[in-house]
Amino acid sequence: VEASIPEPQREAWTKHEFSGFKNKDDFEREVVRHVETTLARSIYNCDESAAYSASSLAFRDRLIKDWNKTQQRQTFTDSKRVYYLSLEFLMGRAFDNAMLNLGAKEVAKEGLAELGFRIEDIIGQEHDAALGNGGLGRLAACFLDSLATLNYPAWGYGLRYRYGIFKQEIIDGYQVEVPDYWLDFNPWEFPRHDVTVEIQFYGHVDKRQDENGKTIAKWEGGEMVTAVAYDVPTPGYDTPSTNNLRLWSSKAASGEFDFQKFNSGDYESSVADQQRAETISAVLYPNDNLDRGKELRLKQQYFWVAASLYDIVRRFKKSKRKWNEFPDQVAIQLNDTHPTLAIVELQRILVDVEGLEWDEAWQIVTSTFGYTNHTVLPEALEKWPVGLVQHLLPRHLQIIYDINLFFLQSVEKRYPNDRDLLRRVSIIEESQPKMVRMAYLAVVGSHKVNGVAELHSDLIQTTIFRDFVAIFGEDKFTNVTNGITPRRWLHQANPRLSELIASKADGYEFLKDLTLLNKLELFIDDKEFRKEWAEIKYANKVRLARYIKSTLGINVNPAALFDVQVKRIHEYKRQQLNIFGVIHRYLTLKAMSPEERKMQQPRVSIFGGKAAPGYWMAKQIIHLINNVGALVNKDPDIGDLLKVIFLEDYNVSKAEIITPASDLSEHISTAGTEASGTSNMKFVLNGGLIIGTCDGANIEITREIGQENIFLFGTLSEDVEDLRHVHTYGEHPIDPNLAKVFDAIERGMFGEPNDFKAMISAVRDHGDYYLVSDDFQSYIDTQKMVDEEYQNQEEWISKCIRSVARMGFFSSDRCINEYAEGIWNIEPLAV
Ligand code: Z16
Repeated sequence: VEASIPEPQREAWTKHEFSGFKNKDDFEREVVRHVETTLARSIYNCDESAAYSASSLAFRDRLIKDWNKTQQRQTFTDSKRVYYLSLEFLMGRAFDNAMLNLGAKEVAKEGLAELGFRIEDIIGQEHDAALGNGGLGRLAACFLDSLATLNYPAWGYGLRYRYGIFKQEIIDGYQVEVPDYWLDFNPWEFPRHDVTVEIQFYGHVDKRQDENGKTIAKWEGGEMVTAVAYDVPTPGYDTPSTNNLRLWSSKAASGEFDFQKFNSGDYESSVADQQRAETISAVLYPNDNLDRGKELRLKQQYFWVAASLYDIVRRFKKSKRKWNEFPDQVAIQLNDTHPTLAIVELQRILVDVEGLEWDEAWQIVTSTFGYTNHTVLPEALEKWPVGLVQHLLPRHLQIIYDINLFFLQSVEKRYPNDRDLLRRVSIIEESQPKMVRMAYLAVVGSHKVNGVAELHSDLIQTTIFRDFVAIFGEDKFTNVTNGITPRRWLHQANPRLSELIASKADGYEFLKDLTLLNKLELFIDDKEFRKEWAEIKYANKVRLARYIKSTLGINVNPAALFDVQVKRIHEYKRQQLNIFGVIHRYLTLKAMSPEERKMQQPRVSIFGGKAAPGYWMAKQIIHLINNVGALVNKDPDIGDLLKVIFLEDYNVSKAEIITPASDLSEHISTAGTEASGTSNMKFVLNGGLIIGTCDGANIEITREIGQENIFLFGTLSEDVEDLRHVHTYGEHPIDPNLAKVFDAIERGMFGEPNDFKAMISAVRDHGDYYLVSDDFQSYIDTQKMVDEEYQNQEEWISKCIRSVARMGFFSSDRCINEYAEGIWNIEPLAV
């Protein structure tokens, strides 16, 4: 049905077009209107929460206007779009970001002040949108910011989880998980109850011959669930371009079936159907870098992928183009293997529904998809039991088998009689039970495969995808080093530093072209500039110290060296190396005379991060950190020389407080295990130095800022394998300083020694897979160098400024431009 307004009536529409607020008065009027109408409140009951809601709605109204214009322009010009499929979008708060990206924060600040509120309090009302675990989800959020800022036609597709990543509480030193119900009031989404897709599960496949003898497969029966779209407008910085993040929510399909049940008195089972459907988008799986293979997770993946593809195909069909033009209009990026079923689903739509020949369809499919790999850790590589896929998605399993058959036939042709090669590259692992290897399926079904930092991209080409490089050629494999958005991670998180930089770099252009930071090099020796720089760092540390006092009741000295490690807790990230180092420091300080102690550099060791709920070792690490803090923080011999802090519930909005306050941050994963890391970039951009291993993006940070500006230590990735071999088959005495640390733990210095048995025996008895003992001495030596260098504040500050000046490369804008040109083949479209 034609839904657009006829020409003669359009004048009335344009005459009354809403254009949002333009100044402080307009803004105030909009806020009051929303308080009094949308929220049905008044001056007598407008608290900070209501003021937040109304202000956000005022901004949302403006965003949706820009959103509409952006979408209309994209449709009108029929531009190629990229669709970023990600099971995680770790967005954090939207209000501050919207104000800054729209250039209206000053207006809002003054307006809110006149209405009786402080803008910081209002910003603090917002609940984080925490639909992600860590790096992968936050990367997706940074990408959305850059895509809009650079005016690329792009949509994100994800799931609208009712519960995001759990909230972490620390009780008696242990992590306790609390559900994160965040949708109570969310002004940033538009429910689109008219945009729905019916999604099928289970059932069976019927194969028939048509009149020409061609086999037609029909997937029939099973269970239907409805996907409902919720749109989140994502604004670019200093541009009207506003892209869409479409999140799918599941609800029961409103078929006759349910009504019958309901009316026939089978009320309970009708309600059960509804709950089963709603369960699909109920909760984010809380694992970072781990595949747990749960059926509900596979259901989530298919539900989201099928709804998104239906939407994308529906949009393409409106253009009335021929199918072979699909890849000219559509690029789809797979954020890890989570959306790999999209490859199979598109093939199914083209062959089973649209009636294309297999080869023509496959050509379209492989030209459309790109796949980003984010890990080489074997426990993180997704595999699904063939039986489970068969049960849940019977037609998809057949298609996977056909994809694999044709692929293996082509390999066999080029490498005759190499049975072992066929076994190695088969999408089906011939194990008990048989498994579908999702990463292989993603490689075979995409035209480009990329890693997320140079070392990582080299590693995937020489390890997990080695055979595929031989088969498909090197050009299919590429690197796009990760980046971060300087809007959130500098301008928003550290407004004073951003302002100081702007005063030396001819304004705020650097926020759109981060390489302009290099203008700072001219001011490294400028006394006044350095003084202001140091003052800002100190103020950020005071702010964090206040936060620590208010949440934990602990006093930390802002003049001490703030040493920060905040990220998901994982053995490969080696928070255990850090806490063992802290214990070593404590033992060393205890052994000193009071005079000697006075010479030492005071430190605050700050930790934060969530452990996956079922990850016992990670929980043990959290427990040890807290117990060490409990002893050290009240030891009168130690005082300000060492404090150990575990910050509860690390998330995006807390990162915005923590990151600007660090002097030193730790990125100390075993070489070859951290694909990239992105918080390393955030810390350096905020004027902190790094202690780190030669891993992930640390290597490229070193290349950019210079090796004299980073504290590197530890085993190199090319030596890791040999060392592990020695651990397993040879002699490997434990590092003597680490042995003393273990001794202190086992004597009960930090509480019940049994509580930390697993951590110690992983190193001492089970092969020390993460090389904690091997790297211990070089870690503490390097920490000693840090102490010494920190004493020379002038030199330290120079290093910080010089590093910031050279961080331009790590903007997610650079990264998105590389994807756009090298993988998606899309162009900016200014509104
Ligand atoms: C994740 O956050 C990452 C990889 C992965 O396979 C799964 C999840 Cl949930 C991280 C990497 O560990 C990190 O090194 C990288 O910087 C980040 O993805 C973004 O690429």
